[in-house]
Amino acid sequence: MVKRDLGSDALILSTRKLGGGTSAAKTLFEVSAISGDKKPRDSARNEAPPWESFEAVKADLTSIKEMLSFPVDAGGPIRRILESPGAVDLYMKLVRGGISESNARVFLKMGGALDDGAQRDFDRVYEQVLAQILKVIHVADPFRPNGEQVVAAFVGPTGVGKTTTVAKLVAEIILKQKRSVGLISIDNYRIGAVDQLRTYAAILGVPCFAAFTEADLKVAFRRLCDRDVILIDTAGQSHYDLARMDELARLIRSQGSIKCHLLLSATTRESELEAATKSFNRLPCTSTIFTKTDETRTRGIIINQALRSDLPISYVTTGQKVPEDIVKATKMGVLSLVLESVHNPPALPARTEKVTLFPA
Ligand SMILES: Nc1nc2c(ncn2[C@@H]2O[C@H](COP(=O)(O)OP(=O)(O)OP(=O)(O)O)[C@@H](O)[C@H]2O)c(=O)[nH]1
Ligand SMILES: [Mg+2]
Repeated sequence: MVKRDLGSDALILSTRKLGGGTSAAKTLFEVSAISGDKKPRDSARNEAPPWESFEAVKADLTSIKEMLSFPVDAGGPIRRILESPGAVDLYMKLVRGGISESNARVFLKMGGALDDGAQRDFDRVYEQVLAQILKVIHVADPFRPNGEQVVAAFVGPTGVGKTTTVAKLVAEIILKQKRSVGLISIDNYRIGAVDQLRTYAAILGVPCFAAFTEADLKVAFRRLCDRDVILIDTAGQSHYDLARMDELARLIRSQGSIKCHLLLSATTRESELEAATKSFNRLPCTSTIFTKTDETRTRGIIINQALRSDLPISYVTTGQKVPEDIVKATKMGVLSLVLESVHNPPALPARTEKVTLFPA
């Protein structure tokens, strides 16, 4: 019936049994649906005012909310957002770009998007909202020369790009900063892990040692004492394997000078990022590096993470190519990376569920 009335692309937003008779045929159902293409279907609607697009945006928002099991706070900010086409549009963009709904609401509120009259100058409001987002982005440069040897260990979940990032950084530190680098691998979990780092070390012409115990690590440090920077590649860790995490923490803490950098893939689900952040807190982490930002259009999670964790962002990696696909984090750089997804968010998944109006 929905398809007959609204066309074959119609989207069913909700179905609700209203009760009724005892037989299925007499039971009443309420079905909320919108036309899939949202094109006007009759001449009267063809003449609809520009407001029509606001209705379409509202419908999209409803669909996103439903997709995310969004709890509607009827009297709160959501109601204020829904009253303003500009606010709906911006809210929807932020959420689809990966910024969580609650964070998006706060940014809109702080940026004045919910104030009376905000709609009159929404370009200014948009800038104010961006300024609020910019405020929560903190960056750090762990390799700024300060006259002391820098020792950095790269930690994080499996496969996020630790070894590749170490190789990219070696090239950056040697070529751009003209400083000497030494490498240590403490990855004794994966066959070939040390060889992967050794291959990069050979190509880049830097010494590389494997160290699996505190004693090995001491020896490696002695041999690399003349290097400006020591980069340590570690084995990927499941953030749920706390025993292994503590083992790594002991090894790292055995050398007081090691500072950890937590690598997180921008493609990771929000809940897992949250869990990883908590677990990797056991290590002396001083910055976050976001990897695989090229593989996602929901980079707003970087902002959610910035609000969740005190760690500044030091680098962002943007692809598989060594050494070029890495950029030093700057506040504006991170913001524009996030805005790329805010303005080109992923397409909404096609809805495939079938609704049986009269179940047997
Ligand atoms: N698209 C994309 N791929 C990346 C990026 N960084 C690393 N990769 C790829 O991710 C894969 C895993 O990279 P590794 O450097 O081996 O990851 P790892 O964290 O060292 O993995 P483990 O040591 O097994 O935990 C490789 O195919 C890399 O090329 C990035 O920024 N973008
Ligand atoms: Mg590795």
